[in-house]
Amino acid sequence: MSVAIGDADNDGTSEPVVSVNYGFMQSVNGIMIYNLAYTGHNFIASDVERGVYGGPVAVGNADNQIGNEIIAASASRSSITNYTLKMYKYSGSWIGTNISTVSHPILSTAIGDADNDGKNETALVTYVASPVIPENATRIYDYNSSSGKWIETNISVTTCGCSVTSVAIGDADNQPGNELVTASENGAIDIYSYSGGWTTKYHFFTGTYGDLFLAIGDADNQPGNEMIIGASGQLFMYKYKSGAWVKTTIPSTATGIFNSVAIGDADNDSYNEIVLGTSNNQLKMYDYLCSQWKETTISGPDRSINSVAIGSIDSELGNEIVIGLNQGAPSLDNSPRMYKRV
Ligand SMILES: [Ca+2]
Ligand SMILES: [Ca+2]
Ligand SMILES: [Ca+2]
Ligand SMILES: [Ca+2]
Repeated sequence: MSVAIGDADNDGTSEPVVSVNYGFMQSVNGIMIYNLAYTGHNFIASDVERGVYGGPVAVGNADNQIGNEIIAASASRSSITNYTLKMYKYSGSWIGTNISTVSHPILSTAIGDADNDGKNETALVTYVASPVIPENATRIYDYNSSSGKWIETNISVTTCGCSVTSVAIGDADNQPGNELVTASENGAIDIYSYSGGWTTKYHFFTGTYGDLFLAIGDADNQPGNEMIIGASGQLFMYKYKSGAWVKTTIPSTATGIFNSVAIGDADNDSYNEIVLGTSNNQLKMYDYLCSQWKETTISGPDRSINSVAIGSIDSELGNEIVIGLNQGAPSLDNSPRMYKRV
């Protein structure tokens, strides 16, 4: 289950948007993408699109027209060799339009002004079977409002036979402008910037293999942004200082695959934290205090955590943490879980 928070339906409050994948063996409902709205003390699930296998979701102004949209990757139940990236716009009902169809599962998506033209783009990264012929794994889409078409640009070709597992857009290096950052299974971090064309600004290896999960933001409440990377049993931070990337390991007692990382003010003390979800059912928070990282255990749900988001989703002040869980049997409560510091 993938989770994003934003005002997806443009009603003035933010909601969690969730994509659900019950798996191929389940006949019940296949996959759904939900929009949950907070009314009173209940979250009401409503369908954005039912009957598809849901992948990563994002919320933002994807097309640079009025209002926000949902971007979601999915596969159809009839043809699981076609993976689509769609935009869903709400106007009384959800209208989905196709952005792109690719031949491999989409592992991560992000919305942001990657090329610094004042308008947003949507990026995706895909699974690559190994071994493989070199293929485009990182792509970006720009909506052209006059033609009504999405312009696709291929940013990177993988030659390692490994997947690019995570993508983020933001000011990673605290130098002018945003960058597009990807993390790959072979431990590579690639940072791309646009100046008339896409070029690799930085390329380095974390020294860790496997799925990497990436977030950009002010994680330590010291000047500037950082990149936070979750891996197998490891959490680390990269900060660009004096022309070099400095790696810091954030001490963690968590185990398993660090499936998701988010940066934000999770506990509403006006400072940011890192929130981590793991494959071993752990939800932890990391706070940089007095030059040390402090770990707090928030919860231990009954299943693997697949996705974490921080934002304000109820009518009360302050942020909440929303997590998406690995799907259990349809008889289990598969709804996302919300945590609020009280
Ligand atoms: Ca742009
Ligand atoms: Ca920058
Ligand atoms: Ca910082
Ligand atoms: Ca905080």
